[in-house]
Amino acid sequence: MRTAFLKSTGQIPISRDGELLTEAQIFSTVEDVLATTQVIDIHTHLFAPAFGKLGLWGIDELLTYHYLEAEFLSSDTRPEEYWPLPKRDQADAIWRALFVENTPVSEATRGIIAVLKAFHLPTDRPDLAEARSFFKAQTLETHIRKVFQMAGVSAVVMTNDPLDPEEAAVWLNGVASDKQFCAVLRLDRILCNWTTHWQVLAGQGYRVDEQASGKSGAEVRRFLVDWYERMQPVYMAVSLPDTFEYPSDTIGNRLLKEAVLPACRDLEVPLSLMIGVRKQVNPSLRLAGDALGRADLRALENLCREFPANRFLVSVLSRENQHELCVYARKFSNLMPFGCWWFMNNPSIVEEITRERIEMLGTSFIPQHSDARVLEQVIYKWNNTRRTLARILADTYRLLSEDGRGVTRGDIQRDVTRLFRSNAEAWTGPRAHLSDASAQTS
Ligand code: RAT
Ligand code: ZN
Repeated sequence: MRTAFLKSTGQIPISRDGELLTEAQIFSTVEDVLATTQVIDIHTHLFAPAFGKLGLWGIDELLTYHYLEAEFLSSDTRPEEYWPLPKRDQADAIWRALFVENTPVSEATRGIIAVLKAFHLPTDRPDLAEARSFFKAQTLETHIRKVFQMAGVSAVVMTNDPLDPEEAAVWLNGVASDKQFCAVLRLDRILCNWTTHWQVLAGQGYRVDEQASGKSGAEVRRFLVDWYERMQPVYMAVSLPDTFEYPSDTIGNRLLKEAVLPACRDLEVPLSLMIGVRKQVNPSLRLAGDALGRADLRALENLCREFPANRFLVSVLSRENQHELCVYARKFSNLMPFGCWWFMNNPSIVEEITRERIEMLGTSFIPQHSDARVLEQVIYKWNNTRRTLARILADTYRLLSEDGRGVTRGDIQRDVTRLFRSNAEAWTGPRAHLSDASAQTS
């Protein structure tokens, strides 16, 4: 066993907690720290139990995840035959096609296997009987606690759309805040589809019009402040197309400038921009029908420069945009890159992006979010993230040791805490309850 460089040459290291790790100890220590540090999942589509049926869980929901539907519908079954089926039959069809008649080697199918295994359920049966009876026997609150514990997650951030009638009804009835599920005010319908949705605001008494003219900007800002008070979101968020430009004379940009950015600034919450989606390139696939495109990140540059008092949490969907995002994060302190989103969330690409981010940004980024839509997905998604990060961090610390600075467990813990928790805590709103949940698993 080779000791770390500083120790082996007898030089006196800077005083830090703990012993310097040997090369052989680095990987196991990194793995252990990753396994015992609970993560804050900065972007999901999960819902607290108070939202009832909006919160998805269980085997049928897992199998009908749109990533799997996209895989399934690219084979023999035609979408018009699939969509009318009851959910249970859809799940059966996907199980048969992707897990019985084929080996589940894709990232999304492997995730199902990992979840089944985590609950000690069989992974190779011709039907789903055993899995169904297991999930049927669970009570939601206890199941959520268990799933979060298995995933090493202390809190998740939801995606909350005030213009979704089903969801708005829950908020308007009053919903107690839930430490494990933080809210996010999602703005897609306002910023990307105003002409279809402005009447919802008008119907609630806000003086807005179809062209977002006159007082509309101020009124949307009033709407956002009202919903901020109701939801206590940790940030506001929008997903933007690859064609997004700023500045440019669009309704969305006017509302961004007159309503969203001033509201975020006054309320001291960041705005999350998820850039690069090409909606509905194949509408017959419904939610599975979106694709991606390379964006011109000069729009982001312009926003960061023009609005220095605003903070931007940013994820980009195109692989080709990842490098630019890192460069901009080095130019603008009001920009925090987060996650390897959607089509980027495959181990090979996650590895590439994360290595690049560490090399350019140190620990000043949020490496991953799960984007889970179905509760149990957090188990496999965070397991995969920890597995990939273990390799990357261990390599980084080995290089650092070789270059002359040994590392201790305390150093690794500090870095992982930043990546998994404190960057998210520091970047969310002043009333964020993200930090309430404890950082380490028992
Ligand atoms: O990854 C996904 O599930 C996508 O459908 C989107 O929801 C994306 O994550 C988004 O938040 O827009
Ligand atoms: Zn999402």
